[in-house]
Amino acid sequence: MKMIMRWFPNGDDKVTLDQIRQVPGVSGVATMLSFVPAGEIWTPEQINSVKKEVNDHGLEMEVIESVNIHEDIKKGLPTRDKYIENYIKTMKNLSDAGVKCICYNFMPVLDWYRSNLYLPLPDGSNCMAYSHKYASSLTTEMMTKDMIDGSNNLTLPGWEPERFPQMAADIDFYKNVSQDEYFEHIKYFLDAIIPYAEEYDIDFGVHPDDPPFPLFGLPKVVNNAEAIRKYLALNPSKRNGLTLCTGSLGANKSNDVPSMAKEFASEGKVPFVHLRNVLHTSDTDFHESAHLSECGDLDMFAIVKNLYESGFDGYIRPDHGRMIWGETGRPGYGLYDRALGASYILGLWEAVKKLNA
Ligand code: DNO
Repeated sequence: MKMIMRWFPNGDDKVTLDQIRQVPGVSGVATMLSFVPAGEIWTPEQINSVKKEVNDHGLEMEVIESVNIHEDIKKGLPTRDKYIENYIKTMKNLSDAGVKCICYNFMPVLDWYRSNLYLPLPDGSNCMAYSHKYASSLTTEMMTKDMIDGSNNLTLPGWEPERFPQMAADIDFYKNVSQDEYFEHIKYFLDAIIPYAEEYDIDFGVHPDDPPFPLFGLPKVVNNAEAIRKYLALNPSKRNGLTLCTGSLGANKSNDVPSMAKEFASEGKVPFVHLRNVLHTSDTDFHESAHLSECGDLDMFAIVKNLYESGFDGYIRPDHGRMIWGETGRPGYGLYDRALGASYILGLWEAVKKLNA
């Protein structure tokens, strides 16, 4: 298992590689070329310049989060073949640079969403929160405005400006796409790229829907154990895997996250884990919490134990943290609470490992 942290290149992160390097037990970063629009090829020069910066700070760049999928691929348009070809070229260039794992998502139009990026908590920290009623009352314009206004002038992953102009039209498009058709589009993509994932030695981990509740009538893809089974069965290769995001899946109280960790990790289908905790205020509403089990609704010990005992040998990163100690920055991606999260998870991992020795 390797512990990594998410980091954004090109001056688009307030957290520095020097700081990440000092978090005990962290060996690398998950990063992305957020300045390259979805669908374009990531060139070796662009990749190697970020890799050099990461390596020069004593860290590895083995995980990319994310190589975003062009909406034409998700929509199943004839133009998808060109974008898939570009995707495969990017995979080759990443593999040449030593990348071992790509995290991506197949959520239509929207990546993750929170209705409040700065919910104050009683201890004086703040965190991201979700209210389904509020989210359901929004137009895409209102939603986008909230996310841009709250972003602290940093690009929020999944909310890259290139997506905004056609968001409303894209949402309309999906009104005529059934769940089954959408899964055909996914299969088309997977069948095209997975043989190359095998050739280039890259594991793919699809990220679950976040939150796992339907918004704007868009098809849901990866939101519970059954949907994950269906997704993984679309292409049986070991390379077609899951990014087990405990917070995204745990946002639906009926998801048993420790048992998902056990099921999918023991099949060797989990190359990457996002570990974080959530605290529910109703069946659909929640806010993010510190990583500890006692701070939220998820049993983090059970998740880590099940991963370890299922032979998990991939990458883990702490996920969204709260903003603590007066830190400001990209919501969810400050340094301090994620560093505490990393140490906590590494502590659980050591305990489970020794208990199993
Ligand atoms: C949000 C992240 C997501 C995730 C993508 C993966 O903080 O968890 O943006 O990176 O869904 O493609």
